[in-house]
Amino acid sequence: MEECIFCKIAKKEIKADIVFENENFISFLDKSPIFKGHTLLIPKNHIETLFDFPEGYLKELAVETKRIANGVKKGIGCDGILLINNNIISQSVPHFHVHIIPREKGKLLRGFMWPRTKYKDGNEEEEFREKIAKAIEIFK
Ligand code: DGP
Repeated sequence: MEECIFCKIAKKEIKADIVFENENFISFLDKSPIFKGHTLLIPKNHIETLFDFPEGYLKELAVETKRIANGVKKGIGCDGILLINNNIISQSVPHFHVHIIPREKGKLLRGFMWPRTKYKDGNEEEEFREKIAKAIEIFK
């Protein structure tokens, strides 16, 4: 069976703009962001949904979600953060992931998880990756 795309990112078999990783979790920019800096946090193990998450692992999930949210907020200087986690319905990648999405006052979401934006060609995506990764390191 074809291996899950997020497992391949966790194993560095395919490239992603990684902002943080530790033993159990890895976090990287969403390739199709709602707003620039939209970041995903995943467990390195293949856990499909919240319902499959081992209980003993949930505190770490909350702690790492807060760490990445803090990094996105401080790194790009947005006003707030939207957290979304789709389980089964609207879940296009069957490997558990938390969406950590920067929000700015007055910049409205037009629909649920759309429209998506694009980074400019060149260095823009790397600039966002670097700002968030640095802030995670500074504010850990
Ligand atoms: P969801 O629809 O909640 O399952 O969100 C899956 C997200 O994953 C979606 O916003 C796009 C993102 N995504 C899918 N494939 C890749 C990939 O190969 N690399 C990265 N960086 N993001 C991906």
